[in-house]
Amino acid sequence: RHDHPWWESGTVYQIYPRSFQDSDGDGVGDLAGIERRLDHVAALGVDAIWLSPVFPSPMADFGYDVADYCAIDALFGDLAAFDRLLAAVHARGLRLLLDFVPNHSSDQHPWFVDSRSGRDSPKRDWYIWRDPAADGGPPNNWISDFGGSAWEYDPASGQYYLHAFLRQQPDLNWRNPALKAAMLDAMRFWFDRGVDGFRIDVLWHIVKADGFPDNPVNPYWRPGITERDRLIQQHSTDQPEAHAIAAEMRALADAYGAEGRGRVLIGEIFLPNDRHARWYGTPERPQVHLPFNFQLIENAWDAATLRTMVAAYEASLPAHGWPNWVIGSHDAPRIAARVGEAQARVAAMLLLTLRGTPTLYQGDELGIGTVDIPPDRVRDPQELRQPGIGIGRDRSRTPMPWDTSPFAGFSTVEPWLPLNPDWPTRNVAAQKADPGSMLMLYRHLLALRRARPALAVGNFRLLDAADGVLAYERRHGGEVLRVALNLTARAITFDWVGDVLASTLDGAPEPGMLYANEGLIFKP
Ligand code: TEU
Repeated sequence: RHDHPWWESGTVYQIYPRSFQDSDGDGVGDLAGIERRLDHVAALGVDAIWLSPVFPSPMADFGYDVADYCAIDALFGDLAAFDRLLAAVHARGLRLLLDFVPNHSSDQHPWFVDSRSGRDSPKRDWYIWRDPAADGGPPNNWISDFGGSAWEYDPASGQYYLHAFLRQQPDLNWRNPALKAAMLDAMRFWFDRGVDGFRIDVLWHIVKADGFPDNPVNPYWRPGITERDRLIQQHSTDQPEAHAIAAEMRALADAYGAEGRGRVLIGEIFLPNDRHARWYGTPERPQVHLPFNFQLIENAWDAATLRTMVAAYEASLPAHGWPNWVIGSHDAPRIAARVGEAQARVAAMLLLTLRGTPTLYQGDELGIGTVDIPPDRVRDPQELRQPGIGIGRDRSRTPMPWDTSPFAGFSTVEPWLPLNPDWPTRNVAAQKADPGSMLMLYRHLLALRRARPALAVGNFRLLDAADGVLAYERRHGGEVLRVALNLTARAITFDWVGDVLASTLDGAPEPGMLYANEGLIFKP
């Protein structure tokens, strides 16, 4: 009924492996645990799983510090467990995307151990080493995303190395051909095993401007904003050479079959629309399939702002560029914590009815809200370095509550992070049994997307609506569907009539108006 590839018509579900399901009683999730819970993912009705990193790692940044790109951390299992999981995912008709972390490795990666061993190391140039500035200080003013200088001094060699994130995450030098070849080989390793693609961590960071000039000062910065935002990351991100590498990654992925199975690349990119859109590349030389679009997370939650944002984003896309949307991740505040539980249902409807590939984050399908992490249980290195200034990422990384058994069925011991406090009532089993639950709303919306090409791949057109309402039309072939979302907690007059296919509320919809926090999908 349409000829869009799966990564355009389908939906992605992010699993944070530490927090999905523990199978071996250590309080941390693992691959066998994920395999055991695949029924939940399949029943939800998504098409692909994106798994945050499961590679060997000292876990300074919980897997985003990779010590071996071609293996599995013992905490999560081993390659055999991975192959079993992949087979089980495929057996359910789902796809599996891994998280590729190309900007930096762990400082415990043998490459970096070698590189750090001295200026003559054959791997010296696989990382970014520079002499001190004239005053002995760091080579330039660049700031780590997690605060402090992005340069770490190495007394043994008298040089600094660059780390855009933690000092345990030294930046790799993609200008070195041998490093680049080794990294592309790592991608091949997983493609050969059958993975369906990658989410590529901070892809826009992987090449730095030649000469390492100082970054300009951000005139809008003030205390209380994360320290990294004191500077504009002009010279440390979005370099033309990084786009060229993205095109090489894409060629590599396409060599595994652009049609049919279609291996997909999702690039984590934070940029304004015009520069963001360039990461699609050109039809002749494409880059990533989907440059991750974080604007539903970044913008204020009101109809006027979202309307302007959606229009600008749609208008910025190149003809061959497919949109995508996300409202939660392991880095962002929980959507229900941000907008409230009732409005989170509206957010779910928005995410699943805009034009473009949605990514859902584990736990959001249960409406998990605020989780306060006691000080002695904080684990997020960003929070530990700049307390209270970031989002406190632990709050979005708490374990999945499955049922009312001890530790919510996640583990047999106290989990690595606390559960959501309302887990005895807010868990998968409870919501499966409650037709009005968030989980059942997600299932219904995902089923509708499958049944209705207008929602999955149809054209998109904004409709006029009163203040507080976001309304749009989706059209495919002869099918026309409309979506009307009340982004406020008050009733609003809205001139609609038709057959309702989905509602965020329990009661009967009232033509001509929208109740507080009411979202509707209807056939006009
Ligand atoms: O995040 C990239 C990134 O830009 C983060 O600094 C993000 O802005 C921040 O976490 C929001 O509070 C990716 C991963 O998703 C993140 O988990 C890693 O810590 C980071 O890269 C380093 O690999």
